[in-house]
Amino acid sequence: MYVVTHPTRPIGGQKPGTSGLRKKTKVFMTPHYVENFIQATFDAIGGARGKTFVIGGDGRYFNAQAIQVILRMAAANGAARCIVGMGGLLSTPAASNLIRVREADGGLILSASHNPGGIDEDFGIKYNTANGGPAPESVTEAIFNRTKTLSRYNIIEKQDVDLNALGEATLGDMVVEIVHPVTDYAALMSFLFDFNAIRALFASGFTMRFDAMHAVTGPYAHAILEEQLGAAPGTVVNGVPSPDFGGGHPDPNPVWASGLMTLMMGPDAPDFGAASDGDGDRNMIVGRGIYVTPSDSLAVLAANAHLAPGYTDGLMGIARSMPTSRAADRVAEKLGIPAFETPTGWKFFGNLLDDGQATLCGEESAGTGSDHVREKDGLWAVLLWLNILAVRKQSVSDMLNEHWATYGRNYYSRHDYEGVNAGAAERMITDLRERLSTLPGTAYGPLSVIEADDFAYTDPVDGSVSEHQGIRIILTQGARIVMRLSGTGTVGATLRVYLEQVEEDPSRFDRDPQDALSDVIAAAEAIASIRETTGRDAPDVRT
Ligand code: VG1
Ligand code: CO
Repeated sequence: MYVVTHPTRPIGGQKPGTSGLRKKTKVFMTPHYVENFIQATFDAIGGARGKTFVIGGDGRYFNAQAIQVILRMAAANGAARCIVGMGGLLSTPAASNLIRVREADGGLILSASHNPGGIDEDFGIKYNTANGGPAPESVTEAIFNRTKTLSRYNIIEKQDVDLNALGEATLGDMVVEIVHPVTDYAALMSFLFDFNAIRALFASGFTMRFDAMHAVTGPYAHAILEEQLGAAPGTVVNGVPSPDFGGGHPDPNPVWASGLMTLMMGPDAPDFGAASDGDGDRNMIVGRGIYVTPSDSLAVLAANAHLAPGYTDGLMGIARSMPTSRAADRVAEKLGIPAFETPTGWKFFGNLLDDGQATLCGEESAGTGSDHVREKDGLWAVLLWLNILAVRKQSVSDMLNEHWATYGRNYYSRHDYEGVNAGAAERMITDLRERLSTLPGTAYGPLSVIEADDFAYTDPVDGSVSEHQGIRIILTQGARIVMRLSGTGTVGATLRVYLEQVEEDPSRFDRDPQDALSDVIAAAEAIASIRETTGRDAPDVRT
């Protein structure tokens, strides 16, 4: 095997964010960009020699080209085997599962997740470790540090591998194994959930719409929902992965999945609606006439997970990211199990899951998952909902109302200001940080601040500390404001303002969240002068 050791120079800015390295696709297409990052990754993990990697992506523009480069570099760096999803496709949770069941040393996932795709949009690369989860900060830091000193990368000169030919082939001295992206994942789902009960639910006339948003879950949803569970043909829409996601924004929220929302709120709504994102790790849940916020979904799933075969023994604990509403904490309290509050990003759940301290995890950004893999998992959440609905034989709306009656309703909304001036946004956060100690006791309309801090997290398993994870302002009347800057964007800065207020009075459970949160929204504006900082009258996206 002839290995070319190619001289290179460090490329600035190859710093992984909340979930891997994300840039404009054209940046990834500049000479040596992918090569440098991959070599830095291999170097940072002690080399690739003798190792097995799982490789796949969400099918966006440049997916296959990047995979071919990675395969040539893995071979040149001495990897023993690469397991690749057919067509270069693997959803993020399916990749996590494959790493685990095949006991691979790690994986490379090509995706910019919910960001749009195409030559003028976004691309990304994420490294996952042997537990199947996103690399922890210690590893992403090591990768970034290596990108700063890199002077060569190894690659072999070979023809492209046929990514559509199932089975084994060789590339240099390395085995490339092409697997069907759905098989192992579907087997795991049938183990966790009562497929017979869900099949009976569909057979009884239960109707559903699943919007795959032209992204990677299409093949998974077709196979599992329609073929295995008997949902009517046509249940899955936008089910063929497209390099630019049909020109859309594969982010399952009421704004970007507006077609599904319109259907679910209209006269022809099916019983249940769901959507997933670019790489299949997010989920949106909608009942007939009722949207379920991701934070509520986590709480409802936690309260009912024991109804599914995979969770009959109950939960060890529930973990949520800090900005996620505290609805799940109330369930944990009632169940008498621990509740964990982690920084944003799935990598922070890894240790809790590995250590058996948490069983269910969730984020307000439409990520929910469990210890079955080490990533959030869109279709898993949809199947758990279906399993619970099949057992409880209730509508989503009745389930949600019953949940609120038991636990109270945590009204919740996130306001995003996208593509704002990065310097101004950072100054706003820094300034807020400096004023935190002056906030307690100050009043904003009917609300006053109880405490305010700059969220820092100490991992209970390995003791590692992550600081500056967001500004947290706790107010009276069960209100809370969180502010942080996104770590997944590719243009300017995105300011995220997370708003929450608890309502205990059942006669006030059917308010419009924006209305119910108006005092909290006004307090956030008064505290942080968001309009002035962003130069915007209103957020770009409200979820
Ligand atoms: C966002 C979400 C975060 C999520 C991350 C990756 O990060 O807020 O909850 O884990 O995206 O999701 P940020 O830093 O932009 O707020 V995915 O589905 O894009 O991999
Ligand atoms: Co995603």
